[in-house]
Amino acid sequence: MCSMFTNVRFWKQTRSFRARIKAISILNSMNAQRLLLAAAVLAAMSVLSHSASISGTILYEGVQAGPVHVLAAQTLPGNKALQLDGNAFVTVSSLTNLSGAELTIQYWFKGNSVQSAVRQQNAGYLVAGWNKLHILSNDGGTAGISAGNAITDGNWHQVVMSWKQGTKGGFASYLDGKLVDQRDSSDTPIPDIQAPVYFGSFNGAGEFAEGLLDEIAIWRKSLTAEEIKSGWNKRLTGQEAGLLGYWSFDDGTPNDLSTNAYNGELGGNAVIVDAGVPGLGAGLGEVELPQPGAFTITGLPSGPGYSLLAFRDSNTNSVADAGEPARPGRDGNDANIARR
Ligand SMILES: [Ca+2]
Ligand SMILES: [Ca+2]
Repeated sequence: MCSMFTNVRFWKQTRSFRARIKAISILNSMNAQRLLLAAAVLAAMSVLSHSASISGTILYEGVQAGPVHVLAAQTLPGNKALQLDGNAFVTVSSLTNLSGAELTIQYWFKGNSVQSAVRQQNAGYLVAGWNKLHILSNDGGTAGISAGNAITDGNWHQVVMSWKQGTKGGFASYLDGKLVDQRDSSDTPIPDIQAPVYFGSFNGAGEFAEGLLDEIAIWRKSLTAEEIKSGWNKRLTGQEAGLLGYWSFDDGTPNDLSTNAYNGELGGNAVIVDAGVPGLGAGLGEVELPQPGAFTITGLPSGPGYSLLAFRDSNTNSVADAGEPARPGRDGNDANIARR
């Protein structure tokens, strides 16, 4: 039985330099008696000329313990992403050699099957996002490291696999800027696999991903934890040092926006669609409360399009996991939130 917050409604009015969000809880009469997590958010967003804050209160009536995380994310218009229906992929025919002592692969994903998110395979292989793992044929094979349990919860997540040869903690995985798995890396470099890179498929033939992929970047270097923590929700320009390729799909194509021009080609039922990604290139803030109660998230860029997420971090790993009470729920359906 999933714990859940009660229904929350948001109203928003914007008046030049002043905006206001109010939210109130509405107890669902059917669930009121066994409600485990109740959110009563009375939030006021005061917008100054450059920054804003959102505050409110989280209430909880359940049995699970642990800190409460509250996240505010802004969704900006105009973003496009790659849509994969289970029989779709992108082929990057010109990018066949990722070999070397360092590699980072990152992307945003929303969906429930992350098979072959970014994959290259021939005699050797590397897959960033395979059965919720990152796997490298030169380092542990299919044992891999975790890509994060929440990766397939139906919400947007930023995913990073970072690898550096023969290094303590050199094989690392991040979800939404936070380290989720790490171990010492092998002393065998990434091989020259001599096969195209695919997004969403094993060589265009199987093990398809299902969901939305966006903001894919491949680096010929190992991004550090600090770089990932500070930059995970920023947009790239394509000009960054060490960048091998960058596919944002925002121009409606699978073209590489880096100087290398490793342009992709849509395959199967792949299409590029409009997709709002909370936090991508936009305002984002988080607070951790030792227990339910009042919160304030400060330092947010002013503007419209903010939504709130709260979860009780029962296992204290700072990420939302299955079974942890959350509001809104994790099926991607936020129909309980009405905005106007
Ligand atoms: Ca995009
Ligand atoms: Ca957790």
